[in-house]
Amino acid sequence: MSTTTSLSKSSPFLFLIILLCSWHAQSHGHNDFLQCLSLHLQNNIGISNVVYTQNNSSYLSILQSSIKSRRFTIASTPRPQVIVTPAHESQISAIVLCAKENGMHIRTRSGGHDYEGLSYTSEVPYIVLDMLNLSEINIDVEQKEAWVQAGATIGQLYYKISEKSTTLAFPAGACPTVGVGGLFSGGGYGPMLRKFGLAADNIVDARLVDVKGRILDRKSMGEDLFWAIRGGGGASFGVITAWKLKLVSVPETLTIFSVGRTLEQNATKLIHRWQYVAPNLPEDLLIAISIGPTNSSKIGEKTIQAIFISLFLGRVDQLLHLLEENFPELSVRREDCTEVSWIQSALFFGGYSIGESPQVLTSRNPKISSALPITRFHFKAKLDYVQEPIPISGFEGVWKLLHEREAGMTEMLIVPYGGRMKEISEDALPFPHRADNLYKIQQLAYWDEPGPGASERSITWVRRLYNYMTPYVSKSPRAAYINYRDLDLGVNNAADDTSYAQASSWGLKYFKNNFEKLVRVKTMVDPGNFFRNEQSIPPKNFQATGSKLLVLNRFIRQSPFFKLLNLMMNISPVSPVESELEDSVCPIQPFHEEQKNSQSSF
Ligand SMILES: Cc1cc2nc3c(=O)[nH]c(=O)nc-3n(C[C@H](O)[C@H](O)[C@H](O)COP(=O)(O)OP(=O)(O)OC[C@H]3O[C@@H](n4cnc5c(N)ncnc54)[C@H](O)[C@@H]3O)c2cc1C
Ligand SMILES: *[C@@H]1O[C@H](CO)[C@@H](O)[C@H](O)[C@H]1NC(C)=O
Ligand SMILES: *[C@@H]1O[C@H](CO)[C@@H](O)[C@H](O)[C@H]1NC(C)=O
Ligand SMILES: *[C@@H]1O[C@H](CO)[C@@H](O)[C@H](O)[C@H]1NC(C)=O
Ligand SMILES: *[C@@H]1O[C@H](CO)[C@@H](O)[C@H](O)[C@H]1NC(C)=O
Ligand SMILES: CC(=O)N[C@H]1CO[C@H](CO)[C@@H](O)[C@@H]1O
Repeated sequence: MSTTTSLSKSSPFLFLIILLCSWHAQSHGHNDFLQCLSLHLQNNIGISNVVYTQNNSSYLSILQSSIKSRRFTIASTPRPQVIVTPAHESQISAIVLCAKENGMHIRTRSGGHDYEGLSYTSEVPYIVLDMLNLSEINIDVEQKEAWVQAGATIGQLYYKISEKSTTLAFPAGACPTVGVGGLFSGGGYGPMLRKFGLAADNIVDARLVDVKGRILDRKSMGEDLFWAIRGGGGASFGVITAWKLKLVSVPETLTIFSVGRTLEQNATKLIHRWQYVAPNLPEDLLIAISIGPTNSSKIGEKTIQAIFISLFLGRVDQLLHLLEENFPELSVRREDCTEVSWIQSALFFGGYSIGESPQVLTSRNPKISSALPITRFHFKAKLDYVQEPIPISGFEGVWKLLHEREAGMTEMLIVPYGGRMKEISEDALPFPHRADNLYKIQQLAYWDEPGPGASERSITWVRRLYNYMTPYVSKSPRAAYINYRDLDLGVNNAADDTSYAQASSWGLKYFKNNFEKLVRVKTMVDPGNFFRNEQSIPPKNFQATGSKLLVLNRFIRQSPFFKLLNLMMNISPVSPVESELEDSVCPIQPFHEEQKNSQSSF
């Protein structure tokens, strides 16, 4: 409160300074950031190895190497002023504090798979904090636990586990290049979700650098923040540096199959029937479906094909028995099935042949390309949850729309829930999509040609499909999954004055009733909203006070001129009106102390 008062008294004076000094702050923000970094990293590893400005010859290759959505590889995609690739956790404290001090936004990037590119794009001056060099993985076979740093990919994690044990595993995503930093903080599901739940359900500890530059673990961050980062998206709360995982036990031998059925082969009836079967199968068995247009055997004609893709945590005999009992219509034969190790199943779901060396899973940019279309084409995705079976007529309308696309250029990915997902309560973690759902259905448009024409056509088309689905999917809210980020659902105001009500438009879809608690945690740990992006959780202070003075203060605080102001008045550039002014101002101290402890967990 006292700051508000002092600002209001001195405001005419402030505007004078703003007018005089605006050019200065604007052009030097990132240089000052670099100066601050070099000051605070000099006794460490030094900044020369970890900082890339646009002048560095490898700037572009570092930036682009982790852009995993081809939609954002085009020249008009915004670029950061600086990329920092810390080599040690302790350096992140300095990066956070120097960025805050100099009014630079941070976009934290682990694997770079964000569907809307938010980990490396921004409309305001920003730095990319790229975690790619923090990718250590330590497996403790005895304790069935692992520490994995945020920059590791799930493929690297899977491979490391498989090196140590053939019966330990971790239930995360399918595509091996996805980063654990983003995936786990948004939930993270994969082929074992019916047995073990989400990746986030199997996290037991974490390390995070907060807005004050402190390195926290589960104990020091507290249970509320630890709850928030397991499904609420990491980007709103700080920089996650590592996760501690509870590994799960799997049999030596698993079974996979993939069978395609076209409309002529009763696909519609099978999909319709699947809705009653798949969510209620024993939790060792997952049967997902990928549906899309395909070239028919009749030349020049197209049809729709449903590919039923399955993982069974057991042997083929038992699987065939279960299928005979539950889903005989699918007519899966023994020769459709393959017995594999868990790591081979990871190759299969990653779009590789199971004969491939598992080492291909460790590459961030694999030389052998995955067969998954999402890794090969530009894409735009929408997500829905289905709570009541869709009637045959509903699917027939979908086929009409799918027929408008070329073969291979769209996909509906259907993943059954039930099993473990049904047992976990909606508020156990921020991810709320549990018992109420039969399955989820991802709608994807792919395109290959660059340029705005193709992308506009495809995005418009997938939005039409999404509109068509309205009567068949979850309502109030029409639920969504933060890891399948969709900016169509709404975005924060650039002016950082998004109200709770406004953010609810996507917040309730992603988090349902957990949104409110996420806002509470955000308000507690980052009331100044330093960690923010187009869909981050807003803190509540704007709404709570709502005074004109606060609006004025916010305007000034965000302006590029505020840094000078800060120097003259000794106010932090990004801290909120009512809290922690003293914490935000350089010189930086806390991380030097924390540094000593920070290595112990690895
Ligand atoms: C090809 C492909 C396959 C996918 N497969 C699956 C799947 O099988 N299952 C599934 O659940 N999802 C899947 N996804 C979605 C995926 O979970 C999300 O895109 C996820 O956010 C990616 O994490 P990342 O680290 O690779 O992404 P990034 O783009 O690096 O980050 C995503 C978001 O998390 C934030 N973030 C990243 N690292 C940190 C950190 N260390 N601390 C704080 N915030 C951080 C970023 O700022 C950004 O907001 C897939 C996506 C793609 C493109
Ligand atoms: C980037 O360039 C600067 C000077 O322009 C240099 O000091 C730094 O070492 C370079 N960074 C890397 C990672 O090569
Ligand atoms: C980048 O190069 C330009 C000239 O090419 C120079 O003016 C600028 O100072 C350089 N920036 C850094 C951070 O080295
Ligand atoms: C489709 O279903 C009908 C009866 O429901 C059955 O007679 C026919 O053999 C099926 N076709 C295929 C290709 O399985
Ligand atoms: C399908 O057929 C069309 C021509 O009819 C061809 O251009 C296209 O490449 C084919 N697509 C696939 C995925 O085979
Ligand atoms: C300092 C450091 O370890 N840098 C490495 C970061 O990762 C890139 C890509 O793997 C390497 O090229 C750097 O050497």
